[in-house]
Amino acid sequence: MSKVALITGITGQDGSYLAELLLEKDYTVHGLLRRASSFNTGRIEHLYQDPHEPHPRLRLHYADLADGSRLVTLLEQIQPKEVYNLAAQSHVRVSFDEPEYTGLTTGLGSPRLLEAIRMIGLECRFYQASSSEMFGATPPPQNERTPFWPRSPYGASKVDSYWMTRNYREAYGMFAVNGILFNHESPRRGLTFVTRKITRGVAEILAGKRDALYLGNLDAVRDWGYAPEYVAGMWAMLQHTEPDDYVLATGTAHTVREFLEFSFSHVGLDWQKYVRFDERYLRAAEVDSLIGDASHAGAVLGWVPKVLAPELARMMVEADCAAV
Ligand code: NDP
Ligand code: GDR
Repeated sequence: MSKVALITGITGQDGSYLAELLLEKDYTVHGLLRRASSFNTGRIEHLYQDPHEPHPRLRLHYADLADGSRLVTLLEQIQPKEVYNLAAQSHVRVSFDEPEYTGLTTGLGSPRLLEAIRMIGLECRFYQASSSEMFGATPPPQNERTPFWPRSPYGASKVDSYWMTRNYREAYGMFAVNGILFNHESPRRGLTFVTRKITRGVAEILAGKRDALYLGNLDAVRDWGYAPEYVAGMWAMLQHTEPDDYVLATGTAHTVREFLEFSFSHVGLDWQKYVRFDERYLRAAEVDSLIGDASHAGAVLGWVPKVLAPELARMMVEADCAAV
């Protein structure tokens, strides 16, 4: 009998890599799919299995984190042993425009799931996609003991989910863990996050499809890692004997300006000739510097990241050049 997992956010960057990993490990993987007027399954198309086949190991179900009763029904029907809660309105800048919706999904999605698990008495392990954005204005290096100081509705909502997850662990003895992940990227990263916006911009400039790239704050410092390595860390957290919270990060730091340099120079272009400032990409409050200390995950889970920002930029530029 293969293990059964449920992934919320399976159509996102991390969800698609995690689904791949779990299928390789012989799991049956269930994922939540949001109903949309156009297809939103591009990142998992290569994993798709016809539901008419005898025993498909990837199954998708229409649901939304805002719909608690649907979550109860699905959990009861699927009976997963592992639940990965990756779904969220995950864009920090957008969360300033849509604070209430961000709270409803990014903030309240996890208590809805946790309460559904408790209500039906499901024995399962639960992963919450917590974020380095919770540290916000607290200076680096940040680890599991660093106080939170969120600087956006997104960050504040993730703090809510973090504490809910810990509370269900402490109050009800649930195997519920927070992975506090620093920025992680890949060729599947959403096109409006800064790394992918840059690498897609490089490819389009090189192909003569555009002549400028508009960005906001270039001074922000981020600790960028490679998404497939981070989803392997999520899985490792749920395999450990004890539930705990873990930071995943590379411990290396670069500015957005440096990421521009890595990306443009890879194809022999000077970024300063193409990048323009647009204040619409500034945030009402910025997170200046996030640099993680993942020594706890290293010591307990043996998790060590290999891909660092310069290589990540090259990999993403090459993928975007091939796609464009
Ligand atoms: P993405 O934005 O790529 O994916 C988000 C996923 O959530 C998509 O599948 C999206 O569906 C789904 N979703 C959004 N709203 C809802 C909803 N109301 N109901 C059901 N599903 C919904 O994010 P990532 O893959 O990059 O990140 C995964 C998780 O990890 C997120 O929670 C994010 O906040 C968190 N995180 C990410 C980090 C990173 O650097 N990538 C770092 C730290 C935390 P659809 O495809 O239909 O839009
Ligand atoms: P972040 O990622 O906010 O760290 O959240 P993002 O790539 O959006 O921004 C990183 C930094 O780049 C600056 N920036 C711009 N950002 C965007 N998106 N677009 C621009 O044009 C631009 N110009 C400069 C930003 O101001 C910021 O400082 C990501 C998300 O994946 C979250 O879900 C996750 O929790 C955190 O990473 C860890």
